[in-house]
Amino acid sequence: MLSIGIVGLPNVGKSSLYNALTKNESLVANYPFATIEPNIGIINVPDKRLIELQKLYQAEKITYANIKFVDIAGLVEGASNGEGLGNKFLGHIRQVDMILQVVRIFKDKDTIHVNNNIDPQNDIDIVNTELVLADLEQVNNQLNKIIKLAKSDKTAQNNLNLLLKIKSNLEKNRPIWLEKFSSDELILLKPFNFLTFKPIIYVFNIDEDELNNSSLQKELSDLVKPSKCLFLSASLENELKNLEEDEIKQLLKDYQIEESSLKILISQVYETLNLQSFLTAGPKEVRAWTITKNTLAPDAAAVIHNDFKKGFIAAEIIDYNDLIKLGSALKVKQAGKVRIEGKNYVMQPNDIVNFRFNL
Ligand SMILES: Nc1nc2c(ncn2[C@@H]2O[C@H](COP(=O)(O)OP(=O)(O)OP(=O)(O)O)[C@@H](O)[C@H]2O)c(=O)[nH]1
Ligand SMILES: [Mg+2]
Repeated sequence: MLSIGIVGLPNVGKSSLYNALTKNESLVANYPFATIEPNIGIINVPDKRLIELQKLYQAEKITYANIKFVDIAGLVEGASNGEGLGNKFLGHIRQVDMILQVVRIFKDKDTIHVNNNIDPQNDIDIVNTELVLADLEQVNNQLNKIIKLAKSDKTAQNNLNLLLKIKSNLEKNRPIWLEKFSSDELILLKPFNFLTFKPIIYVFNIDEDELNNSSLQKELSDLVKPSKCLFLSASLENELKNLEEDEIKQLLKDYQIEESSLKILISQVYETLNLQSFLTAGPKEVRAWTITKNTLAPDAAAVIHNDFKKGFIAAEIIDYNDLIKLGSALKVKQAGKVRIEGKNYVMQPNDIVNFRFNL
C-alpha cells in the first residue's frame, strides 16, 4: 500500500494534519516531541465513480484505493547525529514512499516554535539538511562495505560508482532527487531507500485568515519549486473532520475554499508519483486499484493477483463514461463497446476491467 510520511520540525501541526486526514484523535499538544512512536492511519481515496458503479451493479460493497499516512516524530537540527529523537525517527521515514513536509506559517504566539522564530525557508533547510546528512551517513556505511568487493564483483563496482556520484552531490547539500540517473542506475538506486530520493510535497500550515492570500502563497510556493505544495490550516481541517458533508461545504464556502485539502493532496500525490487507478465491478464488489501510469494490462492484473498475470489471456474493458451514458454493462456490450485488449495494452484511467486468465 502506498505510504506517506508526515515530517517536519516539532510542534508545527503534523499530528493535527494527520488527525484531520485520517479522522483520528492522536495526541496534539503544545510542546515539542508530543509524538514519539509514529501514528499510522489508512484512508480511502475518495472516488465518486465507485458510488455510481455500486448502484449499477447492485454491489454488496465498495472497496476504495487506500493510502497509509504515518505521523512521524518531529526532527531538530542535529537529528542525524542523534539530537532530539535522532536516528530512530529517520528510520521511520525510510519506510515510506513519499514525504509530506509540514512547514509552520501560522503565527499564534502561544504555540512554541523550537527556534522561537517563524522562518519557513530556515525550517525547510533544517529538515532537508538532516535528510541529506542521514543519506550521506548511509552512503559512507555502504561504501565501507563494498569498496573491497568492487575489485572483483561487477555489481559492486557499479554500486560503488553510483554511490560516489551520490556522495559528491550530498556533500554539496543537494538532495538525490535533483540528480539525473540512467535507467540502470535507477535500478541500483531503489533498494537503498535514500531519504532525499523520496518525492516531497510541502504542506504550509497557515492561519485560517490567510487561506486566500495569494501573494503569500506565491511567495511560499517559490521557496519549494519545482516541488508541489499546498496551503491549509491544520486546525481548521481538524474542525472539519467531525462535521457532516453539508456543514463542511458551508464552512469551505465561508472561507472561499473550493476543494477539500484531502482531495487536493491526493491529486498532487497521484501526479507526483505518476499514479492512476483502474476499476473492477461486479455484484460482490466494486473496487478501485492503484497503478503507475503506462502500466501494461498483465502488470495491472498482477496488482489484483499474481496468478492473473501468470495466466493472462486478455483484458475485457468497458469505459466508465460509456457505462454511465448507456446505463448498464449489457447495453455497453450490445452497443459493441466492450473492448478485448491483449498483453501490450496500456491501461487507461477510466477502464473497468475484467481480466481473462487461464491457469
Ligand atoms: N493556531 C494554530 N495552531 C495550530 C495549528 N496546527 C497545530 N497547531 C497547534 O500547534 C501545537 C502542536 O500541534 P501538533 O499537531 O501536536 O504538532 P506536531 O508537529 O505533531 O508536534 P510534535 O509531535 O511535537 O512534533 C498544538 O498546540 C496545536 O493546537 C494551526 O493550523 N493553527
Ligand atoms: Mg505530533
